Amino acid sequence: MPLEVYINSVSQPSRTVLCYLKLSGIQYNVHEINIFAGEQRTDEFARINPFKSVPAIVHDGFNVWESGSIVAYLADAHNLDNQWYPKDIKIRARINSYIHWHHRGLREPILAYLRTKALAPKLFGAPEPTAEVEQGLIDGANKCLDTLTTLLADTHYVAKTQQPSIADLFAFHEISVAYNRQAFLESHPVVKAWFEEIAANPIVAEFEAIKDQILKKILG
Ligand SMILES: N[C@@H](CCC(=O)N[C@@H](CS)C(=O)NCC(=O)O)C(=O)O
Repeated sequence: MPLEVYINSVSQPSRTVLCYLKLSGIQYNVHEINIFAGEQRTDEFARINPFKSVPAIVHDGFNVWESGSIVAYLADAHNLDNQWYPKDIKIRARINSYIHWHHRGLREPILAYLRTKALAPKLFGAPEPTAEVEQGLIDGANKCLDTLTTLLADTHYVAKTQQPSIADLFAFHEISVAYNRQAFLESHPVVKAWFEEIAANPIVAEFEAIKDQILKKILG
């Protein structure tokens, strides 16, 4: 069954979906959507994802959007039961709990700092944030990394699983683009050790390298 995958290589949820596909051995055709040129905002793309964002997939003519939903759909459609999103209902519940929290709990504060401090000034000529605004953004990022430290306390993985799961990849990809990432990791040693372990996965590293190359070109 043909699987068309619409992503952008610098998009964090796109990289989570790409990693899941590759780690699970699923064949797919990739379509790079230039979100900086607005390719996601066309009427044609809205028929694939009504929210006009990446990632999205079309599987045998059926379209699915939202990264968490895409992973769940792919696991069911391919009858997969691997460590990344296992069938065990209790492990899945823990992973789903993390993913539901993730979008606002981790992605939003980390992205807010990156957007305000780097993306908006460099790409759209927005003014640099004031020191007070920046401190608020730093506090928000620190708070979510404190929560992550608590989550990691039991098993060393964010969904309290015994092995890394898709939840770790969701979290990893957001932190990998954090503005001033090294400073945040130094002040959160438990997160740093976990981050380095996930980064060492060769498939994660492959997509990271592509993202780093593109971001270097965009942000200098
Ligand atoms: N909650 C969505 C987030 C999707 C999202 O925000 N994608 C970004 C890239 S990381 C995007 O397409 N942005 C372009 C736009 O919103 O115009 C998911 O997890 O799939």
